[in-house]
Amino acid sequence: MSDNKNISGFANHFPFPCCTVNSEGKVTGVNSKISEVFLYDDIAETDIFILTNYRYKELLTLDERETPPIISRNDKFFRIMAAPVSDEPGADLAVYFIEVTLQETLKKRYNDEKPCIVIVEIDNYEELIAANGEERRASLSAEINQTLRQAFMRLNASITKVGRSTYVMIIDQAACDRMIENKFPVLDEIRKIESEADFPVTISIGVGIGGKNLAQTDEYAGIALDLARGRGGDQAAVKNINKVEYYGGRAQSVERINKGKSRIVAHALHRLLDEANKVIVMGHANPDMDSFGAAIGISRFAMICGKDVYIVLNYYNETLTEIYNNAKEAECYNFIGTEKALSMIDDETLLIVVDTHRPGYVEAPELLEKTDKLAIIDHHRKAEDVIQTAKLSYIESYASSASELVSEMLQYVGEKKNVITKFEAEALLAGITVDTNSFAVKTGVRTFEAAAWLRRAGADTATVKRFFQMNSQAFMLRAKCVANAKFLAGGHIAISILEGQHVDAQILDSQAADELLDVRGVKASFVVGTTMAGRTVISARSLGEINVQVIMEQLGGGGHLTTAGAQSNLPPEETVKKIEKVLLDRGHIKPSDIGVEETMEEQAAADEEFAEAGVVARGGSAEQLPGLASAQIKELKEVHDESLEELMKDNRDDLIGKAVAKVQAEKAEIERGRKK
Ligand SMILES: [Mn+2]
Repeated sequence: MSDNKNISGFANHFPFPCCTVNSEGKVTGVNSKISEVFLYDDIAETDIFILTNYRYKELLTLDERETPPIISRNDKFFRIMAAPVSDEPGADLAVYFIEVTLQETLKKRYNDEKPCIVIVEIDNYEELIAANGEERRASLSAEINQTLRQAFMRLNASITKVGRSTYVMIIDQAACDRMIENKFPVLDEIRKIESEADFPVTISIGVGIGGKNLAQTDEYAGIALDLARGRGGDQAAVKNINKVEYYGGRAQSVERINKGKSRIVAHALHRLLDEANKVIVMGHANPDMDSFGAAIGISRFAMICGKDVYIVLNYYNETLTEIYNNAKEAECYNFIGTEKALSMIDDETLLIVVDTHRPGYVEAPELLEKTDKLAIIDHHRKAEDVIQTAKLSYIESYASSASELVSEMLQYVGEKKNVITKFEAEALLAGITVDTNSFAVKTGVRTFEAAAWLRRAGADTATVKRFFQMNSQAFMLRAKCVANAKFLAGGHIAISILEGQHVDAQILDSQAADELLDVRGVKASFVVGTTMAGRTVISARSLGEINVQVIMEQLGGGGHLTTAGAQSNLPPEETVKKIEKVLLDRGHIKPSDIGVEETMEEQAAADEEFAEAGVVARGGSAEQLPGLASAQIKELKEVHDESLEELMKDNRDDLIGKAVAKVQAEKAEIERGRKK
């Protein structure tokens, strides 16, 4: 302290640390208590910004800040206050450090110890148990129970098992934050449990945090669980007052064994129809084959119940031309515009929404407010903005398509054998075909059963194929888009841009994305196009390993694990960059894939991660071998050792010399990987 210029006068004897700072931000004087804040002997002449992270100018306006300026030094917390020593412009500032350690510690402790409620539900418990033999059943539920308990005991949770497949846990905020930060490792632990079922063991987790009281926190947890389940399970949803966030979600939704629900829904819809004076059906705006087919199917359902039905359709794109003309020729469907629908709807009208459940997505959102007789039939994972007023809502994310659900329901209505016409069967089959990418994705046993029923009802697959024919110009554009695709992450991810603007950009995008999945090795594809209105539209497709829903959600869109989309105002090239950024953040691609240099830190972190997994270090000739078991590493090392000795024996020429050097380098690499 000897060299410190002490503040003159009474300030030197203030009972709290204090210093003066000139307009250049340099410390000009300190009082004797300053060593409580700063350990260094001499802070005179030091820049106040370096000491506190606040500049002279910022110190002048500290009062205007929303949160008080608090710094942590010396294991203590200080609130900074500042005031000029005189009224002259550019006068020195006196900076005071008021200790608030106790207050801050209590605040942190209060926050850390706030209770959070976590509800865990085993997905498809009935199906899971039924799929396992007598012997495995008991041990399986015990194993799940133990895994769950251990995972949550590590977080010091209070654990209560409710019913056969549900757990309610209470944990404190700090533990909850840790779990969120680690992205719910319990999801993976559970998925590792082996069972005899042909689907993985998974759980859904709903987390409620920060409610006004425990009741509200509990309510948040319930909502979060519903969302996690509704999105297909195998994931966690975290809800606080402001938002819901999702983690995980890798497994495909599991199909329910029985069609009981379709039967129940068919009966419920029948009852609603009986009460209605007429029926209006609508799908999503810019309808696709599934939306159209489901609307046609549900119209038949209403007709069987003896009702007048109208289908709202303002615009249809190129791809629906053929199927629409066929529908027109049949002369039994009433297509009307929004205006007409508005003029005829009243509170006795039943409004049926198919292939979407989000109010903003329907063909005519205005209609939603006109009646409270409302039914929804959809297969998309539940979004937060569900149409709230529905009397009947059949949202099943396991189903391939709305057309599949409608096909099932049609089997439970009416007496006659042939309840639907050939064209209706074809329209529904076309809907299933488009949403399953010709029975390649999201296709369950029930999808084939629905298709078989439709075939029996007269659906001609050649006619369905004809519905999908397109004009040559669009075909060429799509082919070009596919040809221009670039492949990232060793060919696992394909990205392409559809050239120019096109009326059916969205459709062409999705078709091109579907086609890119035909390329060997491709796990996910993204195609970006531009509509006539100049809007950028993205289609994302996946074979299931990569969750494109969460990727599209990051871009403000949504969809399914395997089929998702988004829109944006950015130009296509920028949009591609944004997609790449999300892929990078989620670890699907490496910086080098998109020509971004990895920082030293990131590389070190990545290396550490690999080493932790018991894997050879990166770089050099050693390949990245994620998931390599330590036994395998040992074996690899032994092979190397042997070949090294052998090579040493007859080290005759340069060629062998080089080979030896290579093997040695590899060996060293392995050693290094093991030591880490
Ligand atoms: Mn659909």
